[in-house]
Amino acid sequence: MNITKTIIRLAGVSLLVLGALTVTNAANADTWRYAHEENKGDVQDIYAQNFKEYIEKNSDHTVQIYRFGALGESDDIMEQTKAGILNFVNQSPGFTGAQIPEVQIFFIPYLMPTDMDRVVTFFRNSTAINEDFPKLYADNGLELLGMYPEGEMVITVDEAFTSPEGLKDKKMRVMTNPLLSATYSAFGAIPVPLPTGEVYGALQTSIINGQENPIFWIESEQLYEVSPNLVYTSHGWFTTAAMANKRFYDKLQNKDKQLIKSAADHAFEEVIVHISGLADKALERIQARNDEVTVTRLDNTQIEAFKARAQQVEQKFIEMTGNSGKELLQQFKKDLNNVQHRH
Ligand code: 6CS
Repeated sequence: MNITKTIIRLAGVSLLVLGALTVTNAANADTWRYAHEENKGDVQDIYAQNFKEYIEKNSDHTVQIYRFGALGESDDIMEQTKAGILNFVNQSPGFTGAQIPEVQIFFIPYLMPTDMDRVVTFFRNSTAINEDFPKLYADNGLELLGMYPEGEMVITVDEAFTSPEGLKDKKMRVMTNPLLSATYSAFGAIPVPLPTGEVYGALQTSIINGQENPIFWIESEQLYEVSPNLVYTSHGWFTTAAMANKRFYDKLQNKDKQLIKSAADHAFEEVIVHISGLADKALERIQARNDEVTVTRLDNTQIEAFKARAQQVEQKFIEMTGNSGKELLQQFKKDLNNVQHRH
C-alpha cells in the first residue's frame, strides 16, 4: 500500500488531524498511536493494552491502539511507523526479516529451546536480544522496546505427517521473509509467502495445504476450521517485537523515554503471565469446538529427521547476513547455552 492510500485509510478509521505527528495540548499531554498485528485479547494486544495502561497511569499521555486490520497488513503498519504517522508498532521478525535480514535468526529451525521456562529465561537474559538487536533496529530507524515470545509454532495441514516425506510438495504458507521459505524448502515443502489476512482464504480454497502458527492464533483466526490437522514439530517459537519510530523517540524528554521503557518492561512481564498455559487452553477450546481436529506430536526419532535439515538453513542464514549474522548467531548460541546451564 502506498503512503497516500495509507493516509487516506488512516483518516478513515480515526478522527486524527493529519499533519500533526502527535496531538499536543497546552499541558504537553500527547496522544501516541500504536499499531499491532493481532486481534482483541491476543498476545500482542495484551502487550499493547498493558503498555497503554502503564503510560496512562504514570503520565498525562494517551495511547491509541490499532489492532490487526484497522490500518492494513503488518507491512502497512511498519510503513506508517517509518513515515511517522504511527509512533509505535509491534511487528514480528517474520515480516521485519525482509528488511532486517539478521532478525530471521528466529527461523533457523530447532535453534530455540522448546520448553517455555527456558524460552523466557533466554529472552530475559540474552545479550543478543537485549543488546545486539536494539542496534540492528536503530540502524533501520526503529527504537526497539522489547522482544517477546508468543507461543510454540505448530503446523496445521490437510493431512497429518510424521516425516519430511509427509510434507513433500505441500504448499505451506510462510510469513514473508526468505529464511522461513528456506526452512520449509529444507523440510521438503513448497513455501508460499503470504500476508496474514490472506491465510484463511488460501487454506479454504486449497491454494495452500497448510501453515504454521502458535495455537492461540490458530484459535483466534479460526484456522483449524480450514486446516484441522495440528502437528507439533518442536521446531521453533513465534517471537515478536515492539518498537517506536526512532525520530519520534529521540526527540522525547528523558522522562518520557524512561516512561516508555518502563511501560515496555511492564508489558513484557504481563505477557509472560498471559502466555503461561495459553496454548493448552486454546487447544482444549479448539478440540471442544471442532471434532475434525487431529493432534500429532512428533516423537524424538521423528523430530531428528527434521532436525537433520536445520544445518542447511543455518548456512543459508549466514549466506544472507554475512559477518554481522555470523556474530549474532554466535552470541545467540552462547546465550542459549547459558540458559541450558541455568536450568
Ligand atoms: O501468521 C501471521 O501472520 C500472524 N501470526 C501471529 C501469531 N501474529 C501476527 C502474525 O501476523
